[in-house]
Amino acid sequence: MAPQIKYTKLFIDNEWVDSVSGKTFDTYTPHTGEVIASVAEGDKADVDLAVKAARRAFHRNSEWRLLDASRRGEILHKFSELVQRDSKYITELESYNNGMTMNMCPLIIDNGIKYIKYYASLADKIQGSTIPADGEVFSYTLKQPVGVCGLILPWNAPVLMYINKVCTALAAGCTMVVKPAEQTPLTALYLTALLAEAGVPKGVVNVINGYGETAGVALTHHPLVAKISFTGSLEVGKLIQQAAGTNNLKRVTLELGGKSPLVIMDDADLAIAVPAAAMGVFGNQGQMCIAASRLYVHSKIYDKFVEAAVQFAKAIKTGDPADPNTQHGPQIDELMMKKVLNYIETGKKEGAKLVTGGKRLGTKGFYIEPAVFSDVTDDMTIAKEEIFGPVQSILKFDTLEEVIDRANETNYGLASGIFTSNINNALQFSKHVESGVVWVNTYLVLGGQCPFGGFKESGLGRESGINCVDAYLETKTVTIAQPKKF
Ligand code: TXE
Repeated sequence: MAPQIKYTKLFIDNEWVDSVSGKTFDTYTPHTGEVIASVAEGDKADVDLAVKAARRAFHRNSEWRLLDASRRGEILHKFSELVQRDSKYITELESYNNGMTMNMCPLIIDNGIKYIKYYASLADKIQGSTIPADGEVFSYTLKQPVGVCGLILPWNAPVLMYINKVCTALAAGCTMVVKPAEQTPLTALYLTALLAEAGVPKGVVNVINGYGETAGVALTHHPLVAKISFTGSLEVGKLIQQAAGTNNLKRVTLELGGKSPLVIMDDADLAIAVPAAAMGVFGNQGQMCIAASRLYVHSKIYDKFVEAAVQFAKAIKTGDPADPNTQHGPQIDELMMKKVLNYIETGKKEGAKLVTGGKRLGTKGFYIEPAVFSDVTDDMTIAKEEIFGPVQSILKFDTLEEVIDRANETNYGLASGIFTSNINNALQFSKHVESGVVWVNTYLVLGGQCPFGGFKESGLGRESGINCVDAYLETKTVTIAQPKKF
């Protein structure tokens, strides 16, 4: 049974409100492509109201600014309990609006709860330092929240992205306006209701549903917004960085795309490597910035590996994401489905060999069979551009030296991996590959404790990890005359 949809409005000053224009937009389930709700559509005027509410909540005498840091942590801990309480519903809603399979979604939500607890525990560990400055002075630093943050979310993992940005900003003491992706507003709205229930004061977290070109642009240009944190495409990431310098100088964190190389050495344990490589690119229907979308396999084991990869892909159970046995669901929408199918056509035209899958399944919903391409070369479009779909491209290499150079021949640098039983290969690769995350003999393992972000055009800054709050803080140096220094 479809989950009941409880919240569809904008959230400003802890109130659910219609948009100023009264406009709404539809949100769909990718399983059938049918409308599941109409959601209030925010625009420039709504963003302005939300930013001003967040600004009031950031005033030095506001309830939020006067809270003890440990109390911020308690509110976040309470939030983690509420997400746990409602995890079944949140999981179903996420799957319904996003198409994530019920096979995978509960694991993601459970992991999300761990992230919240981790960020909660950081709230009262934000510390400055005392400094042995020269002269008859005493200097110390204060770490202070940067101000109103604009948090712009993607659609591929809506709950996890919301948690990552909102909870880090809350731990730091910021206030914020969240703009969920237009495809997936529903879980962001529900989580926001839980934050209010957990005790977040009014104006601290505001949510404006809407489109990138309207609500998103208004947020990134608003002079009262001090920081933008964005996850999405490289193209929009670049626009955001430009916008950040337009009306003021916003701090910016960007988590963008990837074209992540995964290397399989000839000494790898294939019983582990084949499934890990497959799930590394087919997981979440390939809609992952860390997807292992360039799979480099050693020439000595290439044919054997391709055969095993094909068997694995063929056995993946595709269908309704609500069925817990389904391993592979639909793409997010028709646009993305067509984009991925186009890449598959381009792969064939450019000479790669489609060894299995790659066709649209059915006529309802946005399903694509997991596709495996062999004989892929570095110059092909499918080896260069982020596809964001279930397409495994298998390339051949002969030496580690060669494959490190080829792995780094990209403007992206988010994730990478190597399967090998030789520690020197692992160390050599990990040191020289240009990516923010490297996995050895595993793939897709993420946790709140580990910094996450990209080299090169995959982004700016890091999320998660012990220093994640720094991205939401300013450092202030205070120097006091101390005539008789001791
Ligand atoms: O992303 P967009 P789209 C990649 C992936 C995918 C491609 C396009 O390759 O195929 O991006 O996806 C908001 N100012 N990733 O079109 O447009 C938008 O409303 C401010 C990688 O969905 O970048 C949404 O909330 N905001 C990825 C968010 O930006 C703007 C996750 C992302 O949308 C805006 C998703 C603007 N001018 C896609 N334009 C990852 N890194 O995980 C759009 N938005």
